Amino acid sequence: MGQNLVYKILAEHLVDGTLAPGSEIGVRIDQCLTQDATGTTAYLLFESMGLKRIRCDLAVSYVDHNMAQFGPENHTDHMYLQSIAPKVGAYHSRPGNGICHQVHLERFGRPGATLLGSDSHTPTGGGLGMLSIGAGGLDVAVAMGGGPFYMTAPRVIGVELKGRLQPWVASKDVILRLLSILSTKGNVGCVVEYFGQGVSTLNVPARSTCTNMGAELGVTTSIFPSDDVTRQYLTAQGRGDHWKAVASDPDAAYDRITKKVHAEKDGNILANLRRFCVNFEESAPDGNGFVTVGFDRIVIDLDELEPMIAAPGSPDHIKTVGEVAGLKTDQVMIGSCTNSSYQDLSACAKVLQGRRIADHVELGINPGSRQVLRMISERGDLTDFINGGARILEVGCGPCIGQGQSPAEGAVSVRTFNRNFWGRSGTPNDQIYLVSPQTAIATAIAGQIVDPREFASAEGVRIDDLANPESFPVDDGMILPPLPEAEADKAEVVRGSSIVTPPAGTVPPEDLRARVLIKVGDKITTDHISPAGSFLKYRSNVPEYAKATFLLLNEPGKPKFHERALAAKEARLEGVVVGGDSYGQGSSREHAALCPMFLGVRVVLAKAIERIHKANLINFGIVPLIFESAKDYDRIEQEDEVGIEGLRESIERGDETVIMKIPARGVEISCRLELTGRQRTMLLAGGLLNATREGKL
Ligand code: MIC
Ligand code: SF4
Repeated sequence: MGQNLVYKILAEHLVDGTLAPGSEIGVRIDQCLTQDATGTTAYLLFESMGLKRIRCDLAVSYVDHNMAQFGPENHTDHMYLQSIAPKVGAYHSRPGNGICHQVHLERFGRPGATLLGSDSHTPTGGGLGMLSIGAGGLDVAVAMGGGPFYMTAPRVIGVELKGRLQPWVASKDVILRLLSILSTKGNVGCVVEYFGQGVSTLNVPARSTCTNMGAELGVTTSIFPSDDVTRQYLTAQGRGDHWKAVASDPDAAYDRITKKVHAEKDGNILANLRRFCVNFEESAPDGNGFVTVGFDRIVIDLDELEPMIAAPGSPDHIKTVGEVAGLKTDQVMIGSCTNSSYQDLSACAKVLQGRRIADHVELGINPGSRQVLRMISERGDLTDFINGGARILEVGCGPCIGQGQSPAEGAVSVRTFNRNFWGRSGTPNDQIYLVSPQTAIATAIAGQIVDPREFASAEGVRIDDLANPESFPVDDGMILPPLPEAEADKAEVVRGSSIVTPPAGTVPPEDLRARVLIKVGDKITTDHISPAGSFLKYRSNVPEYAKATFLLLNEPGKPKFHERALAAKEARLEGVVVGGDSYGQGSSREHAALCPMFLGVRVVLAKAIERIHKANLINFGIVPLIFESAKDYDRIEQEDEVGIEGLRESIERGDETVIMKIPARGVEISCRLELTGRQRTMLLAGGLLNATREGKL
């Protein structure tokens, strides 16, 4: 049986462990990327580890998130990054040059290589055939220093694409369809590999839209093969010499995937699993209503795909656009690392040509890179946007991360982005729908959600001219190269007063004595734990940023999370966070571990914890625990005082369970300690930073 592409790349990069699904492996990282919202911490940690020069092939520091610059903090961070990155041997992409993932695709990504980025959408690079993984800043700092990245050898989900997309249906609809099958839950430890005849019909930006938003599935990454389409893209970027063909063997095997879904609550998901999976099997529901499903691969027929939409609250609230058509829309935002390529924007401009957006709609255009902005400017698309009534926003993440354009309360906002977690836009209870660029622009003109196919036939619109550019304008003038070592020694690091060295973790207590500081439900994202938007400017100042922890979940008139945490500290109690399913999904921000750690949280006990967040918790000395029985979730409450006898010894001894006691009510809860040996070493040292400094790993 042949090898799939994921395992081929992993085999070439394996430095530790055995390559078998589920086992821990150490992988050599060729390229690293950071962005400013996570990068300042990553570089501060790189410095804290005493590292002087990067040792991977290439590292790039991007500035794209914190661009609003209200107050001096953001500019202070930018100046720090611009001084430290070239000094340690990294490239530095200056503000205005573009969103890290878009620019990395254009200028640096290489088929067959490994990329580790301190941003959860790093898998965008999978569109080039690169194994691209998102991680916390500390893991990226270690990889920049030449250390391997430790991960679980994945199960590979094969997704076969057949046919060709029909006009007005886009690759965004492919990933939205996949979210309707796999959902955001239960895919931890998997990688998606696309294959099949339909792959060659998608250009590189279209493939990258799928791998980018694959992050929302909760998989480690997603990847396409590198073929002639990839060669054409890299050649057009003046990087034909970076191309190489990478693909799975013709008789490659994908893993048989099994997962649990709730027969009633996840009824739509179950129906789609039945419809799109090959060799599908399902068990009878267990006592809690869950069925176990199994399948060999997923098949998506591009010919039959319709425009799809994610309804508010979660990227897996999927419907067809037809199902919500007619909903009055107040705002449309086009951009983000999912859909801000030249091909995406020019398709929208061509639809807008000679038309104007509806009077009650505001339309924002957020180009993904300076290259894209230059192309839409040189080729006339920008004029179409301006004439059509669009607001041209700065190149960068912008509204995707709540940096402006927050919609009015109750307003319907239709966006081409990848996330619509409640409140992420900066508006509590926002109504954010996620769609393709084609659906977005048709909606902006129609003033209501509309299936772009119907819009096109009613308006007589055609998009004929969407061939891939033969060449992209290349100008790397806004990317500062690494300083040669001789000059680097003398280069000064600019460190403004708002930059505070991140705190390190502490060793776990012999016996835990703690208070439950908060109990939250399912699908709590890192945006709920450490909000972005206007708080992004505190990323390099943990004591200040920590005050916003769980901000969206604070109840009016009651003490805030950080106040409750301080009260527990005063009572000499550590903190416990109790979570439901998929706790910590979403972004890679390690602040969602760093800030709780700073506030005294020692344990997160949940029904399931997402991959990057779990790694971040351990990196900062917080013990992740999983309810042995999900029913026990109902037996523990906020404010409960809890204890675990011999916690440290259990971690040391390799115990797989510990008992959490709630003495006041005589309750005992069995909790799983799902840790590898390396993770135990880290926890015992008080986190990765201490373990590295003390040479324990
Ligand atoms: C996001 O999309 O949530 C972010 C902002 O890009 C994050 C990184 C961060 O929080 O800085 C991500 O996806 O990792
Ligand atoms: Fe930026 Fe949004 Fe992409 Fe995150 S998802 S990197 S905030 S554009």
